[in-house]
Amino acid sequence: MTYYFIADLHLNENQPEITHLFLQFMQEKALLAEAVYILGDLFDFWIGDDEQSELISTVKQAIKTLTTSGTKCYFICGNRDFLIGKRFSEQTGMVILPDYHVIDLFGTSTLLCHGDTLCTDDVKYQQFRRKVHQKWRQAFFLCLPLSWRIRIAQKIRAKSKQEKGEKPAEIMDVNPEFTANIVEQFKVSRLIHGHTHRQAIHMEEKFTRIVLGDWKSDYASILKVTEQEAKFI
Ligand code: LP5
Ligand code: MN
Repeated sequence: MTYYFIADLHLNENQPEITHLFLQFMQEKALLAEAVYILGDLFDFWIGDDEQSELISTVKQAIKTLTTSGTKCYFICGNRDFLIGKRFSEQTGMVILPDYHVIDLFGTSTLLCHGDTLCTDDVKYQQFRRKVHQKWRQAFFLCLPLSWRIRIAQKIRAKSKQEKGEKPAEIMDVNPEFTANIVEQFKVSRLIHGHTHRQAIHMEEKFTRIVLGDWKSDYASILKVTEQEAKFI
């Protein structure tokens, strides 16, 4: 039995190579797996399940083909696609999980999350996150015309890019104490997350922390877990 974990593909029209890598993964490796876990930021940004484009239909079709073939597909929202909702899930068969989710992987209890909630030193981001996760704000945003929503998302992306260039790199990584507390709270011995784009397998004192990398035009960060091992392929 094989499980795959991916995150931070940031699929967008300007980098078709990444979409191609994703489709190849879904049509080959994923088809033979027990389950695929997408730990957030599948899309560059998501402004509502009513948006339609060739890219969106292609991705939905790939997920639907996978789930109807028998491979389960799970999703934890990222900081860019937290508005993926019920309609997307119904159309694709992809199951949306809460922000933190524990699974048993061949006897190892493993906590899954996107990773943004662990970056507690990035105070401005955490304030922003609290605001955009408020249900009333999301409901209001989803009522706006699509073209407005796209413009707002582009503005936030631009501001985010600018601020990321000014923030010290350390504050954009996970906070070690906060992360250790979360791991203890959930009573797990392994954590898998993305978001920081710093692919690695860290052997911490009391747990293993696996960080998924972001995808690039010529690189797909895929974690494969079998009974024997957990490794990037
Ligand atoms: O994504 P990444 O890696 O570049 O940076 C993240 C943090 N940035 C974000 C923003 C996302 O990139 C864009 C989200 C688009 C969502 C579209 C839907 C909007 C729905 C609204 C529903 C109510 O998450 C970045 C972190 C970084 O990770 C590392 O962890 O630092 O955080 C920020 O940059 C946040 C800033 O510090 C504060 C953001 C201020 C935004 C102000 C908006 C102004 C424009 C308003 C226009 C009306
Ligand atoms: Mn992210």
